[in-house]
Amino acid sequence: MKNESTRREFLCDMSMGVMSAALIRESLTSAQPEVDHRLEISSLRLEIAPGKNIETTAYNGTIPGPLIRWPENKPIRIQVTNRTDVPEIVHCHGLFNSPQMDGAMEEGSPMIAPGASLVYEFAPRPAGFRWYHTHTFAGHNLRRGLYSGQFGCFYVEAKSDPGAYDQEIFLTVHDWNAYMGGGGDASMEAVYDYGTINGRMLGHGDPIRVVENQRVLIHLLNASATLTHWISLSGHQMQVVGMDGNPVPRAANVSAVRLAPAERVDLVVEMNRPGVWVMGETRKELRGAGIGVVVEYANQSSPGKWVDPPETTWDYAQFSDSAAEARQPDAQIPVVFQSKFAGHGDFDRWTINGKSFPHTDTIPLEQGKRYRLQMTNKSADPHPIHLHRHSFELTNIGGKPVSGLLKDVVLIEPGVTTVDFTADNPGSTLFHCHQQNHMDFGFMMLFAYR
Ligand SMILES: [Cu+2]
Repeated sequence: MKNESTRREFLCDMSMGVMSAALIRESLTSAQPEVDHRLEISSLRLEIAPGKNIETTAYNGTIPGPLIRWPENKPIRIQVTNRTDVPEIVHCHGLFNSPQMDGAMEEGSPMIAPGASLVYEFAPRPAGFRWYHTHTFAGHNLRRGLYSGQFGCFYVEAKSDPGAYDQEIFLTVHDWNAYMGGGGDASMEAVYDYGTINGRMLGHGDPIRVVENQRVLIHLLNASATLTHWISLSGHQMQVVGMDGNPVPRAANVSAVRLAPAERVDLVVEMNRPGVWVMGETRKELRGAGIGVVVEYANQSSPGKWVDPPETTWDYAQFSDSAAEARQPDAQIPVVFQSKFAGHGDFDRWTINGKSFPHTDTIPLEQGKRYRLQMTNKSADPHPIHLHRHSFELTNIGGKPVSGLLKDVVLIEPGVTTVDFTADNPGSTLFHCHQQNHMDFGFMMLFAYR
């Protein structure tokens, strides 16, 4: 199966210091390095429903990739082998890693050449629900990057976990372009044929099996390349206890959650309505495309029932401290997001402060300072904005001051949103829209500090 004699080590630039040393040591001394996890990137024909197949790329042949569960601050070694014919890279989203280990080429992390292996080595922090995914350019290829099946959950365990639940479940939402009939080349926008939760269309995967009166903790990730999703569990309230892996200041009950690309929520659900229910997209056409999973109580058998949730609005402020005002920052960083029409039949170009990546200005930071990112969205669409290697605190949403909510992705509406972060993890730091078709077309920028 694995032919070690043909395995090539990918050696990165010597200037990368500690990590290079680790890689070189490994390449010299061991054919089969001591690692904690192995991820193999290879093509996969995924059967999302009987007879419905998606040609994609995945980790270890599964969608999502294997759950990585690891204690906070305990060193981990993850060996990634690229069995595809294009360079790849794995980003651990929401972790405070070094630029070399973060898995973003723009920050200086190495790409993994076809046929090569790379060991990612770091001590994961902070605790909570993180995830890993490819960070490649996809452009017009709707099989590459985040359009593919290259994503998985990464759960960093806190030293003490109150564990006030009976069952813990990880759910990943994804949209697929099936490349049917020779289509699939995205012209104006990314279009999808199917959606799945944990790689299966609604009704075609294993149900979530529960028992009456159980408290179930659901870790829900939107791993879509571009779409924001609304998810509801028929007949049940869901208590939002965490966002992007961090406990929220105010846990609140909702009938539906809104998740932008790359956002996560931790939900606690009291299973108090025996029956067989559908948890899925609130929009009928997206459930019809497959986004849903059946929740089945013990000793119940019937088709999963869908009940429309009451009209729900999503406001980050309902989970944050409304009373307290956030601490004042040391400096403000204004950033303006705008689109530029790129011509008929092509994706729009995106700009930050008038420039498209890689021509955007790199903004210097000073270590230890707290910055307020004042983001003005001059486009007509909301954008899921992501900061690498740091968390940020939401401080103002459309004129409303908030505090206490720590996230790593925020969906910003047209208008002004501010978030604060502390420059406490030196090095090159990528800041971008998480929509693959936006980041690929200019919507990225770097911060830099020592
Ligand atoms: Cu965007």
